[in-house]
Amino acid sequence: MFAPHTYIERRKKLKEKVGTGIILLLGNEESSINFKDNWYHYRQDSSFLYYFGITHPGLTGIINCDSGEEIIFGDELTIDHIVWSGSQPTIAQLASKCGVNKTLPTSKIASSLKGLVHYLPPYRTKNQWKLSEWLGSPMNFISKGASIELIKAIVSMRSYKTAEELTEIEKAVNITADMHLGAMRYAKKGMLEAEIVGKIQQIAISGGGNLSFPVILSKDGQILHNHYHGNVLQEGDMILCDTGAETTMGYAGDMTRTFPVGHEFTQRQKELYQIVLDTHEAAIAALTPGIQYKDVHLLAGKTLVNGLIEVGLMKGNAEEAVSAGAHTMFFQCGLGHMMGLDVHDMEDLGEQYVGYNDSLNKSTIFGLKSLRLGKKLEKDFVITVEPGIYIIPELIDMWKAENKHAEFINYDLLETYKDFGGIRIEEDFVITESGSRLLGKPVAKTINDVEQVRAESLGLMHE
Ligand SMILES: [Mn+2]
Repeated sequence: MFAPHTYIERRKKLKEKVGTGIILLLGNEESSINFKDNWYHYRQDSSFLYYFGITHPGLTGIINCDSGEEIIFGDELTIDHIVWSGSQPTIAQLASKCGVNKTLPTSKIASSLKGLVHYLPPYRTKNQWKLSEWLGSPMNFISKGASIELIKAIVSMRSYKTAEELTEIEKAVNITADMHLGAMRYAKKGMLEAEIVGKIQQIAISGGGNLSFPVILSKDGQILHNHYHGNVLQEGDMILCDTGAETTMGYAGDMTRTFPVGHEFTQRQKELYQIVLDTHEAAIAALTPGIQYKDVHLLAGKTLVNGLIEVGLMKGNAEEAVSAGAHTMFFQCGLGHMMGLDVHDMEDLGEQYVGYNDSLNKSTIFGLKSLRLGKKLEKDFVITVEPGIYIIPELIDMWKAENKHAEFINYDLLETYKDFGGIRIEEDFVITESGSRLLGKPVAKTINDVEQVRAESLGLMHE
């Protein structure tokens, strides 16, 4: 946890921004898996963490913009809890750590919510149910009643990372880097993908925190969020690994590397890997305050198409291909997203409010609709840059049958790539006054460096 004044200052600023009414921030509770006392990995709500910093389950905070009063609601543990879980600080002791000096039992919440109440859209049914009870509104009205003023105020604060936050994020990214190097050194042919996932999780937990999201690791890297880990790795396969750590305070890292199961990429893999790497570097070079991230995404698309034209998978003019959307045969998702207390920062508040604004709406067309961040970059934003090439056989079949973008896509050659898989390279950056800075220590990324790590781990000399 940061020092109390960080949280006091954040709440003061939030009160000023929202202006009037009561701000209600719900913490999370334990959540059962298959019977009541067998719980999922517990995670506190990120906005609650941002304004109160307390990771304990079962707490609720209110901030009264008019009277200035701040209260944390929660129930003290009984001896029955203590027998099983050990003693815990009192609610008042927890509250004092973030500079709140009034606490009340949970039963007092409903009567404390008089007049205008600002709350965030709940992403857990339990919190939706609580809001419904406390506010006397039907369940199906709760999401619609979320406060746009509160969402906008929180986005306008959490988007700009302070020095102490950057230190935490960098800690998370450094553990993330270790997870990637660990995976890259550990993988061998004949292994189950799950064995590498286990190695990654071990490094994340040894770092003191946990994963910032379930590990994406597969030889079928074309499946964007692949959580199936049952394949046996063969020579000639590539492994796409997208994983990140979060610190005990909840700050996230998020990186992707793609590497060969053998000690070298095949010729085809090398060619497409280099295109993704060139695209990654072109996007990074464009990062600067004031540029629309949507334009960086489109620039990445153009770089990607130019590379694909060179290997013969695409044809025509790159600019026209991207305007037409032909590049989404290979790059179906967005270039990146905000990162902070959530790996997709503040996504629960709504992508339109986080990645876009009143003058830029999120697109609904294939490809761009998956771009989570489109608006102008600003100093102190933390973002990911993660271009990729994904060869999706079902998409090839569908578009080919429609003759879609046939002026830009060489379907005859593409047919021979159907078992190729996918490549993604992802790193995390903070936007600075004049450009950007890579967060965390560098991890092998060029073809040579990746092959070097693989060759060393397989006990081979590398020329
Ligand atoms: Mn990411």
